[in-house]
Amino acid sequence: MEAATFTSATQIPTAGSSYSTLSSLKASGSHSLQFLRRSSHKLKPSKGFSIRASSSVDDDSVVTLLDYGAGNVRSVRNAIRSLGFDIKDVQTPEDIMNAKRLIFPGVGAFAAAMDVLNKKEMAEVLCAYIEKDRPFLGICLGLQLLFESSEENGPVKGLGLIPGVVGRFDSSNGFRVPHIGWNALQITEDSQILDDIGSRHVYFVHSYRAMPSDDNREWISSTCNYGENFIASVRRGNVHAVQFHPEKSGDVGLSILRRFLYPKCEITKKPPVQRKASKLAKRVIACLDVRTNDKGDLVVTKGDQYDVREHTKENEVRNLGKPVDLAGQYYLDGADEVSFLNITGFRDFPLGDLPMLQVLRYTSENVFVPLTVGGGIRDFTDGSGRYYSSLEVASEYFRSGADKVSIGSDAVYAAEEYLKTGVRSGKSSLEQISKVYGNQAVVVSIDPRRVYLKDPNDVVFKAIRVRNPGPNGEEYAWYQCTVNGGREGRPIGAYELAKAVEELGAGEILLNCIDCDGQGKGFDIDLIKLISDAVSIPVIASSGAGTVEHFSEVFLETNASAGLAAGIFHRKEVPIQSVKEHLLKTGIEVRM
Ligand code: 1PR
Repeated sequence: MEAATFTSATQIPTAGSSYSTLSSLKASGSHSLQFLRRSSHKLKPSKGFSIRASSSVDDDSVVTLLDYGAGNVRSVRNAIRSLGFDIKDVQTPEDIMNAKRLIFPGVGAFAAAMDVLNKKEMAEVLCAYIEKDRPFLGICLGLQLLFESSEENGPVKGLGLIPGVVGRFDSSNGFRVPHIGWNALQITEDSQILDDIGSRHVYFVHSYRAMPSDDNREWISSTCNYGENFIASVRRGNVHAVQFHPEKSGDVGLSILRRFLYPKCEITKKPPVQRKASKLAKRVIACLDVRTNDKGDLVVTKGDQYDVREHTKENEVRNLGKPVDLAGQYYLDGADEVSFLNITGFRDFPLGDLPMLQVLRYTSENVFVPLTVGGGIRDFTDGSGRYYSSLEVASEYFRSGADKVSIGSDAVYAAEEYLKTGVRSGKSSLEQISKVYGNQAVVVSIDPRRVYLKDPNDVVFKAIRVRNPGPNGEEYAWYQCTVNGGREGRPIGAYELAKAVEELGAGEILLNCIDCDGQGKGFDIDLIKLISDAVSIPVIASSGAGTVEHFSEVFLETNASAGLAAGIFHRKEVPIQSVKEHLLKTGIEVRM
C-alpha cells in the first residue's frame, strides 16, 4: 500500500503530512515553494485564479482516471492530489460516461493500450465521451491513441478521432531518439490550458509523435520542434491532449493541470504568440548517492573517487543529508531531474531495502520532475529461495514513483555476454525492462576508470588520445568498466559497453568517471565526447563538476544532453540556479 509504515531512521514524513519535511527549507520567497504550500490545501487554486461557486463540492473535487494498468501513473495521481482533487479509477465503461472530468495518462506501447481498451469495451465509450465534448485530458500515449493509427510495432489502429498516423522520430538527422527532455512550445491556437506557460519549457519523453497536416490542423493547439515540427498538444472544446508530461513539468506542468481541473476560473484571453522555435534544453540533474550509514540511517552520501568514508579514526560514511529533504530542495532549486543511486544495492537486495522505496514514494508526492533510481537491479534469490526477476525489482521502483531505472553492474554483464555471443538473448534485465516499460525508462549507469597507455594498440578496447597525459607521460587511455561500485574492473571498455547497451535497449546513458568523481576539476571531456559521439541515445555527463563553467564546457565541447552533479550541490557550493543562469548567458538553452 502506498502509505507504508516507516522506520524512524529514514525520518520521512508520515503519510498525509503533505510537505512537512520541507518545512525546514528556508526558501521562502521562492515561487515554487509558495506553490507547494498552497497546493497542500485542498481545492485551493493558485493566485490569479478565481473559481465560481460550484453546485457540488464532492463532484467538483473528483477526477476520473483512466489507468488501464499498463504502467506507472503514480506521478499523475500525485499531481492531481497535490492540486486538491480526489481520484476515481475507471473500472467499467460506465465510469467513463459518468465522469465529470477524465484524465487518460497513456503509458506503455500503443498496441497494448488499444488492446486493453478494446477488450474492456472502453474504446467505443471513450470515443463517445470525447465526441460529446466532455472534459478530457490525454497525456502522452493518451494523445497518440486519439489518432487513426500508429507505426509503433504496427501499423496499429487507434481511436480514429483525429486524422493522422503516429510515426517514429527519424534519428538519421542526428536527433537522439527517444526525445527526452525539456522544450518550449509554439502555441498555435487558443489552447486554454496552455494560456499561462508562455515560453517556459515542458518535459517530453517519447519516441513516437503525430505530425501536423491540413487534415488535423483544426485540432492542433501547439507544436514543438525536435528536428521536425510535431504535434505537442491538441484541443477541441473541452477535449485536450498533450504529448508532453504536465505531471513531470514542474510548476508549469502543474499550472497546465490546474487550468484543466478548474475550467471555470477566469482566464484573460491572450492572442496566440508566435515564438522562436526552442531547441531541446540541456538538463541539469542533481544526483543523490544513498546508502545506510553505520547507525542504520538512510543518508545521502558522496564519495571521492567512490570512497564515501570520512578519513578520520571513526571512518564513518559521509552524511550530507536526508534523501527526501534534499530531493525536495533540488526540485525547488530548479533541478530538471533528480537521480537516486542506491550505492550498496549491488550487495543488498533492493526489495529488502524498503526505506529506499519509501524515499521514492514520499519524494514523488511533491517532486514533479523526472525521478531516476538505480542500484541493485538484477535477478535475485533471497534467503528463503524465493526468486525475484530484475523486472520485478524495477516494477517495484516504478510503482514507488520512479520514472526511469538505472542499471549499473548488471548492464556490464549483459553487454559482455552480448559481445561474446552476438545474440540478444532477451533475458538480461536491460532487455526485459525496456521491453515492458520502453527504452526511455531504462538508463545504463557506467562507472569507468581511466587506464593510461603509451600505445593505443596495446588493448583491444577503444583507446583515445587524452588531453591530460598519465603519470608516466602516457598520451592514450582506455576507459575500463567496473562493477560493484567501482570495486571490480571488467574486460570491457566504456565505448564498447555504450554501443552494446544501446543495441540491447537502453534509452539513456549516465556516464560517470571514477577518476573525476568528487574532484571538482571538471567533467572528463575526452570520455564524454567519445561516448556521446558513439551512440544516438542521450548521454548524461557525470562526475567532476566544480564550477558553473564546467557545465558550459561539457555542453559546448561534447554532445552530452545533460550534466549531473552531486557534491557541489550537496555542499551548497554552487546553486543549481547559478549553473542555469551561466548556461543561459553562454547561449545554451536551459529550462528556467
Ligand atoms: O551496480 O546496478 O547496483 O548500481 C549501483 C549504482 O551506484 C551505479 O549507478 C553506480 O554508479 C553507483 N555507485 C556505486 N558505488 C558508488 C560510490 O560512490 N561508492 N556512486 C556509486 C556513483 C557517481 C555519481 C556521482 C557523480 C557526481 N556515484 O553518481 O554522483 O560522480 O559526483 P560529483 O559531482 O560530486 O563529482 P548497480
